Amino acid sequence: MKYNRYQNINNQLLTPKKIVLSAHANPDGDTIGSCIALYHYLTQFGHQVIVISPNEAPGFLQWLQGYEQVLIYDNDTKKAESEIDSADLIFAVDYNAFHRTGAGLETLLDKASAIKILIDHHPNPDGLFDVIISDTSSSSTAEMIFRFIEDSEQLDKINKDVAAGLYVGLLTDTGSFSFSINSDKPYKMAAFLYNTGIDIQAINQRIYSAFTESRLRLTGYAISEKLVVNHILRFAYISLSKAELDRFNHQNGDTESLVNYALSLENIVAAVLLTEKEGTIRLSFRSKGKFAVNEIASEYFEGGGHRNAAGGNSFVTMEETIQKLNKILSQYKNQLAEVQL
Ligand SMILES: [Mn+2]
Repeated sequence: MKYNRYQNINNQLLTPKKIVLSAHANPDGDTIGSCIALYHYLTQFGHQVIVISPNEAPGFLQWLQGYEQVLIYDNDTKKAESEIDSADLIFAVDYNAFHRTGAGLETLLDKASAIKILIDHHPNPDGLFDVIISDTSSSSTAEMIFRFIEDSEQLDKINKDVAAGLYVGLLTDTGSFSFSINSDKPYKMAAFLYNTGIDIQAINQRIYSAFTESRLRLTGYAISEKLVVNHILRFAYISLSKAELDRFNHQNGDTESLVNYALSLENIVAAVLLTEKEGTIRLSFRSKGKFAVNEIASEYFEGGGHRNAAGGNSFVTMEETIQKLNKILSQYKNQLAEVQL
């Protein structure tokens, strides 16, 4: 097993292969954009490629060229099973372990006989993969795929369809180039993608100016009525019950950027969004500076992620989860106070 060696991917691609590219559950711009970019790249070499996503991507991603061919596991489990069973190669794109794809898909991916390749920027990749390309310093998986193509000396294969997928991944995982940037690479990559002729302005509008009315009203309600701010602890959270989400006809992705509003408060270091889904409370953590929310997510909420953006789950009630969260954050009082903004 080798780390950070893109050549290990190319070694698997010397002859035409049957390839499954798999996205994580509740897909975001990076996992879908990266899968679609890889799809349009790999098909140029005669590989037979299919993208499998556990469930539908939010509407603001569905315009991507190639999304119509993505196999949604929830809609067609039989086809997903046969594609995975017959694959030569399976890529895990933008996630670090098969359980991130949800229970049904996880089982299929686990037992598949294909060579398994991970390309991801989340910490702690599962050791079961045959090839692991893991880079936690990378802004996005899209950036890693760009590096892979660049290292393979195939930049001329980045047509507009590849470029659009990579740009969407880069744009959404960096919050429009405002975080997770550790080098000049994301900007150089963006410049390269721009020069392929993709319509940057149109893509930005499709991603950020495509709220449904109910999503915008849910956003307003959450900020106006449900935001709780602890100025002393420098911590803020928003909680939304299933009934509240139902009231605003909640769709996948509708709460996507909500936690960032809580974090956008001056002097606030950590923010959490809590949403209730089928008896589980999903927690989405964000932080500023050196305060590491992935530690809290993994230690107390069976989750993980990046230092400044992480997720987890709680299996008690919303009320109990909020109590637990407040208690944990009080224990981090000093670390929260120390962060310089
Ligand atoms: Mn990502």
